[in-house]
Amino acid sequence: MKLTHIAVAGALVALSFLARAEDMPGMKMDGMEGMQTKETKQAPVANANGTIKAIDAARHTVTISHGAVPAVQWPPMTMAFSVTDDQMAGLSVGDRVSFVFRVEGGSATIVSIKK
Ligand SMILES: [Cu+2]
Repeated sequence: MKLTHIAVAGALVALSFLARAEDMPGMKMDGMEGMQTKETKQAPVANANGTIKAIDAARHTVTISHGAVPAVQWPPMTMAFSVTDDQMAGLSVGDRVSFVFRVEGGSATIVSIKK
């Protein structure tokens, strides 16, 4: 437990250093390539199948009762996904859909969806 705290504190120090370094114009970042955020992980995508339970055009969400999604360790559940107008077009409550989504910051966004 203590080791974990030390590791977290170390990471925070490193982060705050990077944040400050970015505030300094002209600061040479040579040798820090390994610490750059190039590898910022794009949230992984996962596929699922489900049934549309609700569509909220104003909020751009589709509520889907979906099966288990092993890729993100989800059990079957009913939840809302963010969608674009284009993705929403042609979808109706009750449709069986298969879709690809991405989980980011605690919300799930549809990447593609088809009946
Ligand atoms: Cu879910």
